[in-house]
Amino acid sequence: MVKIDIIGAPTAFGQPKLGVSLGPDAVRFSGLEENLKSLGHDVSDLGNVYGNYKTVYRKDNVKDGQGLINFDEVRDFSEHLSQAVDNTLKNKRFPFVIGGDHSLSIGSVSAVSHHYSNLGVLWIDAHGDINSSDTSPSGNIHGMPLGVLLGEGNEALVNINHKGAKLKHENIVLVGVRDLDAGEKAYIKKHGIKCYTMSDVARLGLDTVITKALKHLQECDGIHLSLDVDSLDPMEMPGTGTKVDGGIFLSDMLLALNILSKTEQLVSADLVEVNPLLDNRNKTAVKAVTLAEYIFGQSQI
Ligand code: B3U
Ligand code: MN
Ligand code: MN
Repeated sequence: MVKIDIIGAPTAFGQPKLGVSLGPDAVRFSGLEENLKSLGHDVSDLGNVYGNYKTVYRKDNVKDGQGLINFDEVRDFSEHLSQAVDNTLKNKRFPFVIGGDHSLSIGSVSAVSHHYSNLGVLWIDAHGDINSSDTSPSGNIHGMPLGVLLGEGNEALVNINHKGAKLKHENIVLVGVRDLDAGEKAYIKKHGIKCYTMSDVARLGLDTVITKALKHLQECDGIHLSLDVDSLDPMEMPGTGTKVDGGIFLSDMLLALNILSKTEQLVSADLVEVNPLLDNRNKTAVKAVTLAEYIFGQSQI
């Protein structure tokens, strides 16, 4: 039995498409709390986190001097989310953060890293999200959370929750990647970051990839899962902002999550980038609930 706090993180400030701020409610309406309860967990939905701004999205998406879009809003939201995640961990509960765009992981992982000094991160995503204010081609902060957590780029973002880098390069594993920018490729190579691309997944199978990833993180005192729904194939998950063909199929993902759910090291998770306005009859949110069930131990028999 896991003591789970569901934390809605409806931020859309990290990218330009409207609708991702509705993700947490679409996932709730698809039965998240009830289904996790029926697996025997102690589940509490803490509702949504909001920052100091009146909205969780901007239609104009303004760049600051460093080229960062909606920087003040992302920084403010990240601080608020990190406080919520910190409280959950202080109460010895599992923070399960539902997004919202992937910039939310700046807040969530910053808080988790305060409790686990050798934190590992399993980042399942079509993208690397390892840009910084120096390398990003778009200025969208949802393409930068891993860069920020590694201490790169804008200092105010790096210092969210507590000062300095939150993760070690050797404690990160990327899985499902198939759309990297040139700067991201160079950074991954330079720092020897473990990265299983979609070609690796095709060659080895996702179950083997996850087993290898867990082996790589075996010395970590905790593992955070950051699961971007765009890691799945767009035929499975149409309701997300930056679709990339050639992704993971749901059946393979469920098997991988089943393996992951058996590790005692898993201490926190994010499920991000569900955008109901781009979806087909809420299919993506419904499948996101299935993903959540498997993270917390659901199996097919
Ligand atoms: N790497 C690109 C595109 C991107 C990153 N994350 C998503 N899209 N979802 C960027 O803007 O940094
Ligand atoms: Mn992402
Ligand atoms: Mn992505």
